[in-house]
Amino acid sequence: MLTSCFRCRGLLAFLALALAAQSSVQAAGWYDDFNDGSATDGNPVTWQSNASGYFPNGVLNASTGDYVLSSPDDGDDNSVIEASVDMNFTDTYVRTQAVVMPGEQPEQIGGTLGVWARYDPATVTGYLAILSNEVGRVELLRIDPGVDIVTLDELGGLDIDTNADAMIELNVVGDQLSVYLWRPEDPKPSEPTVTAIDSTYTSGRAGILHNENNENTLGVFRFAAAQDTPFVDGVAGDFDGDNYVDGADFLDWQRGGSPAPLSAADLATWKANFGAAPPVATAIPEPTTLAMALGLFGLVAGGRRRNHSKVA
Ligand SMILES: [Ca+2]
Ligand SMILES: [Ca+2]
Ligand SMILES: [Ca+2]
Ligand SMILES: [Ca+2]
Repeated sequence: MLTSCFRCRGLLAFLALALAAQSSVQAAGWYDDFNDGSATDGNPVTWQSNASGYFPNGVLNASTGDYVLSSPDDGDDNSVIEASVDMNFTDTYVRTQAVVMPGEQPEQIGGTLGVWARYDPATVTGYLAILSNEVGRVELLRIDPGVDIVTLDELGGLDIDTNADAMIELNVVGDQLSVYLWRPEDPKPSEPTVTAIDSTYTSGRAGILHNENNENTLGVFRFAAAQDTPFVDGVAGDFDGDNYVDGADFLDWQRGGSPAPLSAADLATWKANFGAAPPVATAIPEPTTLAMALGLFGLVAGGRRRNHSKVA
């Protein structure tokens, strides 16, 4: 299952690149579901934890197929662990699905999940959208030099928090900032939860963040994506809402997570759309990824030739 999934990804990445090469305007971006167990292998991107050197060194581990950000038992029960990808965006659409898992002790609960946009590790500046489990609070922050935190907008009392999987999306388009929050089983809301207008920072990285409330809580990121064009939703068979139809959606179907739980119709929809991705060119592969895409394309083509010769 995973092997064929990655072949499809490679083929799609190759086709996306070929299409993008013909276009004068190239969409740029990346998507990482961490399902290959590594976040530092350059496939599809290489994550850098604490590129600024400002935050404490956390433990970042993708071996479970999710990117788990945690702090060692360091005596600081409010540690911030973060990671970003070294690709700069001007207009930025960044999205993650994540949850905070408790530590081993009863009091080790709670914490904040966040996404960065226009983040500059050299100056530790940029925009940050964070969701916490404290009365379901979302904050849209600007981080200024000296890690001076400016609240651009905030809202509490939400019926969504970090105690269950949440979708968090921060869009920074020109000087318009908006944050969308929703549960993965629900559609993306039509209106943002908080918004602001700000033009202090014009470009930078996208990334993710976990701020523990108590020692040893875990920020578990299922996937993260960033691009310079809007996300396109509503891909048929994409039950987990990450815009790709892959093995993770089959697992969702098995768990009853599709619109008509465990139905043959939903399974057929998944099969028919397997390998589908958003219609924009979502990923410009880095050189290593491109090489892999070409290699995988060769594998797929080779497999097809073998199949053909069998038929003949
Ligand atoms: Ca990887
Ligand atoms: Ca800590
Ligand atoms: Ca994952
Ligand atoms: Ca999906």
